[in-house]
Amino acid sequence: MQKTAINYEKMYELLILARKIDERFWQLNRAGEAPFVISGKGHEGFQVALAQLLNQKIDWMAPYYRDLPLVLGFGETPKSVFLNLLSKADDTNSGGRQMAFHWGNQANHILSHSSPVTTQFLHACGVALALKKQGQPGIVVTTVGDGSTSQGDFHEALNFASVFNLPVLFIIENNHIAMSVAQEDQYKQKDFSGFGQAYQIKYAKIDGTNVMSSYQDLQKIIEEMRAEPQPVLVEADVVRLTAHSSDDDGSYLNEQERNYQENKDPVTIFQQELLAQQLLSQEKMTEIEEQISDLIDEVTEEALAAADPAADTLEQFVYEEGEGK
Ligand SMILES: Cc1ncc(C[n+]2csc(CCOP(=O)(O)OP(=O)(O)O)c2C)c(N)n1
Repeated sequence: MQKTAINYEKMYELLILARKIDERFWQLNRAGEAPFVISGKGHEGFQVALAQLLNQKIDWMAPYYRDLPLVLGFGETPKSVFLNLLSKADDTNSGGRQMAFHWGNQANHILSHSSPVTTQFLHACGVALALKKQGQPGIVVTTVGDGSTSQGDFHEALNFASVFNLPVLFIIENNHIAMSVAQEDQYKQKDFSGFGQAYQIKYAKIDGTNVMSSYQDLQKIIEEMRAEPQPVLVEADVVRLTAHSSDDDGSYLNEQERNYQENKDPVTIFQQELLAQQLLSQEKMTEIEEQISDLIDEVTEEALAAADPAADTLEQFVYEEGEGK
C-alpha cells in the first residue's frame, strides 16, 4: 500500500491549537466563566499523531477527558469544544447536558462517555463487535488513564476483545498519577506489559510526549490492525502538566516531579525536532501560532455570547423522546 507523506505542518497546527485552547480554557475558569477544566496538557504528543492515522469515515473513538487534541483531530471544531466547556445550547456534543470534557458526537464517530472512569473501554468493545458482525472495516480507539486500569471494566474489556478478536486499540495514557494518588500506591508493576500477556493481546509502549516517534510506532500498529483485525494494548508514556483538574492545586507533586514533567513538554520536544530536522521553519511556526491565537480570541467571544439552553428544553437530548418512551 502506498504511504502518504507525513504532514508535519498539520500535526504542528493541531498541537498548537489544542495547547492554546487548553490555556484559554484555564483563563476562562479563573475568570469565573467556566466552572470546570480538566486538561490534556502534556498528553498531546501521541494524540496529534494518532489523529492523523485514523480514518474518520470508518474508525470510531471512545475517548476520555484528557483527549482534547484527539477529538479536535477527529472532527470537533474549536467552536464546538468551547460551547461544550460553557454548556451552551448549541453544544454539538450534548446541548450542554453532559459535563464538560465528556465529548460525544455521533456524526464524528465519537462515543459519548460516562463519568465513572473506564466505562468507555466496554463501549469500545461493543462498537468493535458490531463492526465485526456487520463485516465493516474500521478500528475503534479507546483511551484511559493509568489509575483507571484498577477498574474491573478495564479487565473485562481486554478479555472480551481478546476472546472475540475485536479491532480495538486500547490506549493507556500513563501520566503516572491518578488524581493525587502516586503510581506506587495504585499498582505494583513497572509497566502494563503484563496485562497484554495476561489477556493474550499485543502490547507496545510508546513515548507519548514525542509526536514523531509516536507517529512511527502507531502507524505500524494501526497498519497491522487494518490488515488483520485484532486488539492491541498501547501504553503511552505522557506527563500531566497541570493539576488533576481546576478543582485542585497539584500541591501533592514535589519539585523534582514537577521539573521532570516540564522537561517532557510535547510542544517543546516537537518544536526542537522540527527545527533540527528542518521540517518546519521558525517563521512558519510563529505564523501558525499567531493565526491560531487570533482564531481562539474570535471563538472565545462567540462562545461566551452564545445562548444558554432554554429551561423548557431541559428534558430533551437526555432520554429517548416520544410517547411511551
Ligand atoms: C469509577 C470512578 N471512580 C472514581 C472517579 C473519580 N475520578 C475521576 S478521574 C480520577 C482519576 C483517574 O486517574 P487516571 O486513570 O490515572 O487518569 P488521569 O486523570 O491521571 O488521566 C478519579 C479517581 C470516577 N470518575 N469514576
